[in-house]
Amino acid sequence: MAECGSKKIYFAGAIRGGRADVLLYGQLVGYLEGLGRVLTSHVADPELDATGDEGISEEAIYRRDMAWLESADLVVAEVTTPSLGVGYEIAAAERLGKPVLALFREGAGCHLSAMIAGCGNLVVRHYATPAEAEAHIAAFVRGDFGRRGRDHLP
Ligand code: 6IA
Repeated sequence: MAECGSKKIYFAGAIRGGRADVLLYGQLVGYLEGLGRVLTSHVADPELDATGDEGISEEAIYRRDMAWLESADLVVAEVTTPSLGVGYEIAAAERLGKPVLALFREGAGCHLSAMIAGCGNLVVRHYATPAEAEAHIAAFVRGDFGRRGRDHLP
């Protein structure tokens, strides 16, 4: 894996799943940019909405995102707003053997899918505040985690 600072980070967050958390994504991407190179900062762009047109086809978006995912050292997914695309990216990253951190915010009235919560190859962390999310990210980027990193199960 690349040295800290040169790590390529794939950030995943809901787009068509819903943009309610886009400002939070921006905060997390800003934090990640201090730790490595974020390949997918557009996910946090408030101008990118669920219907907007990026000017490239969906096939091109898919191919580009999968290429970025293959090249990434780490994947950080904000999973509070349920998203088919984020779930797909997490599963693809798992198959590629990438370290994946899934961040779930408590108190938003959402329920994390058992397919994420129950997957032992992911590091799933619950948080209440952006500062807590950043602390989880810092530990994850340091490599300070077990593959069975779940903190929310008894
Ligand atoms: O199913 P979702 O749209 O919520 O999936 C979101 C995830 O899929 C994100 O983590 C992105 O990495 C990826 N993704 C989905 N749509 C795009 C996109 N343009 N550009 C880049 N990554 C994407 C969508 C434009 C569209 C709304 C016209």
